[in-house]
Amino acid sequence: TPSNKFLPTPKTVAPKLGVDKGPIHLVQAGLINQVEELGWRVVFDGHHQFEDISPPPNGIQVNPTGDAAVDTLNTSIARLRSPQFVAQVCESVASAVQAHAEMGHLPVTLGGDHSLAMGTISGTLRTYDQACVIWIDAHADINTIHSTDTGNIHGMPLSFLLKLNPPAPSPDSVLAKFDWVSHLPAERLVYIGLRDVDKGEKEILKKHNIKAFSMHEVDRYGIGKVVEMALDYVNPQRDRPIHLSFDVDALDPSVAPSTGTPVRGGLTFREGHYICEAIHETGLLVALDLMEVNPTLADAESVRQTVTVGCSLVRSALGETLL
Ligand code: DIR
Ligand code: MN
Ligand code: MN
Ligand code: MN
Repeated sequence: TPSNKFLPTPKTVAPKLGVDKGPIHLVQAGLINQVEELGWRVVFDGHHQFEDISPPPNGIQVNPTGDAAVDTLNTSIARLRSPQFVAQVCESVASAVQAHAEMGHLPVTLGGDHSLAMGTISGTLRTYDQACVIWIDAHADINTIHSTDTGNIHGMPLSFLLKLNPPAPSPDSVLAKFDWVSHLPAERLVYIGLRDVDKGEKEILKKHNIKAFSMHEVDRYGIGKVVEMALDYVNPQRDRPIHLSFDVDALDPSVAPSTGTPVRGGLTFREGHYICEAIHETGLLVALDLMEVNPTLADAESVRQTVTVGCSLVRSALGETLL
C-alpha cells in the first residue's frame, strides 16, 4: 500500500529514534525470498511510513475540570507519549492485517515498536474472534495509563487489548482514540520470556490472573515443556487460531543486541527458534509479529546479527525445519 502521511512534521513514536527503520533491514536482508523458498507466495505491502502529529511529551495542557477523578485521569493521559499518532498508526495497521487475514493470508508484521500489536492483534481478532495470543518478550507490555512510569505506549499495548484502562473522560479525549482496539480476554493471552516487569505490572498480572512463563520457568522446565504448558493454557483443545507476537528483546542481548530496551538473561538462539518451530507445528498460526528490531542502536555487526536472527525466527514460524 502507498505511504501514509498524516502531517508534515517528521518525528518518531519510539523514545529512541530508529525503530521504524527495522523492518526494511529485514526485507533488504532477503526475508521475502527466504519465505518464498519455504513455499509461500508472498504479498508485500511495502513499508508503511507514518509521520507524527502529536505535540511533544508533556506538551498537552491539562485544564482542571473541577472533578478530581477526571483531572487525575487527564494528568495520566497527558503523560502518554504521542498517543494520537500511535492510535492512528495502529488503527491503520489493524485494517491492513484484517484485510489480509480475511483473504486467507497469514499477515507477518515487522516492526517497529510493540505498540503496533494493538493494531495487529485487533486485525486478527476482527477476523478470528476466538484467536489466542502468545506474547514473547522480556517485558510484560501491560502498563495502564495510570501505572506507566515512562509514558511509552510500547510498554502498554496489552492494557488496551485487555481493556484495563478507564473509559475516556470525553469523546474528544485522546484516550477515545483507542476505543477501536479489539478486546482480548485475559485467558487467551500467555507470555514467555519475561524478566523485566514493573511493580505495577506485577500487580496487574496477579489481579487479572494472567498466565506468564518468565525466564525462571524456562530455566526450571526447559523451553519444550514451557511451550507445551503455554499452549495447554491458552489453547487447551488446540482449536484456537494463534497470533504470535515476538519482541526480539525476548532473546538474550548476546543474540539480538540491536533493540531499544535489551535485558540480560534472555532466551538463547535455539530457545527463540524452538518457540517459533513449535507454534508452526500446531498448524494453528494465523498471524505473526516480529517487533523492536532497531538497527540504529548498535554497530554494523550487531545490526547484521539481529537482522539475521529476526529473519530466521520468521522462517522458523513459517515452517523452516532443521532436517
Ligand atoms: C517499561 C519498559 N515497562 C515501560 N517496557 C518496555 O516503559 O512501560 N517494553 N521496554 O517493551
Ligand atoms: Mn514488547
Ligand atoms: Mn520488550
Ligand atoms: Mn518495548
